[in-house]
Amino acid sequence: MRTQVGIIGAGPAGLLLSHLLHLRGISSVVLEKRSRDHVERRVRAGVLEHGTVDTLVQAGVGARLLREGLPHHGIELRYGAESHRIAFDQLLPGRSITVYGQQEVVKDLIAARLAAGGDIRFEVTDVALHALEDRPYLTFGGERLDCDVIAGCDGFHGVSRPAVPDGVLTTYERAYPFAWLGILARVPPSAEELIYARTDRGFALHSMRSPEVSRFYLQVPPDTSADDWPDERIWAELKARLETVPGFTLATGEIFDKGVTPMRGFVTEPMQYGRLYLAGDAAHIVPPTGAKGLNLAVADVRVLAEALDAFFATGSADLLDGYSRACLKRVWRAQHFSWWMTTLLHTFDTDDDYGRRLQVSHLDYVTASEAAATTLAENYVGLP
Ligand code: FAS
Ligand code: PHB
Repeated sequence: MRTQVGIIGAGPAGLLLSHLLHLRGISSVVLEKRSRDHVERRVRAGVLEHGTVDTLVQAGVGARLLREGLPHHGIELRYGAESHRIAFDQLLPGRSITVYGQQEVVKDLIAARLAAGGDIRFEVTDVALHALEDRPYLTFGGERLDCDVIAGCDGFHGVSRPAVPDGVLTTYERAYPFAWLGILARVPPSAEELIYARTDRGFALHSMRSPEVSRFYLQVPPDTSADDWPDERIWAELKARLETVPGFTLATGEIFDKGVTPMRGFVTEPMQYGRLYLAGDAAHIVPPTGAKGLNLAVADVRVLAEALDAFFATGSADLLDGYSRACLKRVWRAQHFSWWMTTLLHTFDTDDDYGRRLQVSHLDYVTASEAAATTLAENYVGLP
């Protein structure tokens, strides 16, 4: 088989890239190791930056997102016995976020690709990359796919990054001393907007997926298993961390999804080698506190699709050669913002009283100063 771009991974990065290439008349084949059902049901991110929504709508895959997505114009920071709104609509008129589950984005992209006759191979086995320096090809399940370019969109645990010869890539990593326990519950959100709560017991996040479904996260020890957390314990801890201000009561209900996400920062430089280009989690990971992971994947793919368009249209590899440089500035900005939000809101060494006072002072400043709040807002809704 032959195609112009061999794409490994049918997550947001791989699917959006395949769609953007299709819009430009560039052929691709997507190879995905999991089933379609698994990929479409996998619960992950939930917040789309302004720019991500624009990209999906302009690419013609944003109709359901505009219908069902929840536009949000602010978030709450909750600490001590206070809750403070960071008002995007006042600080950055016209810029907002949209709450829409990553699995919904994936469903919309798969539907669009298949409706356009796109070639997505689910449940493929043993994907391997070959001849990255000149005439690359992929093998999988006894088959061979010759391509001009390979896009590694196979996430943090994929095979693309490891296919690059030793000594070529430099990786930067930061592990955090905690993880997030995430749940989905069939219960209406207890507030209109997201609540990021800092408490001495640990961080908690109140989010949502729809008027009927809430999404929560709890900071837990790094080696936590979801089995350690029966529903009663989850609700008790969420109440302890969120019901800290007068008049707020957390609605509880049936928990139907539970999972633990490790917290790490990770960047690979460069994000390319020969004819292989890495995009999304295959190249970088951020702690989810800043809601950047999915949005960074979309940003990488925007750059890569433009570069591939120029390459196939004119033969010029200039944009492809500059792909990493064009992406890494935004990647590191998102790394820093995610680190900043994580250190601002999570409980580290419990007997570090000095550190705790620094955190509260920092929160006091961010919630009192328009300049500081604007810094948070412009990074959160997404920089141009
Ligand atoms: P993905 O990991 O989504 O997709 C990679 C795809 O490649 C997968 O479908 C995988 O099955 C496939 N693949 C892997 N190896 C393969 C192989 N050898 N052959 C073929 N296919 C292969 N971000 C947020 O902003 N907020 C959150 O709350 C949040 N929560 C998260 C929770 C979890 C458990 C995880 C793992 C991530 C979370 N993220 C969150 C980050 C997440 O949203 C990613 O940033 C986003 O999925 C990135 O998309 P992709 O780069 O497409 O990678
Ligand atoms: C989510 O709703 O999944 C979500 C929201 C905000 C974050 C992380 C995850 O920072």
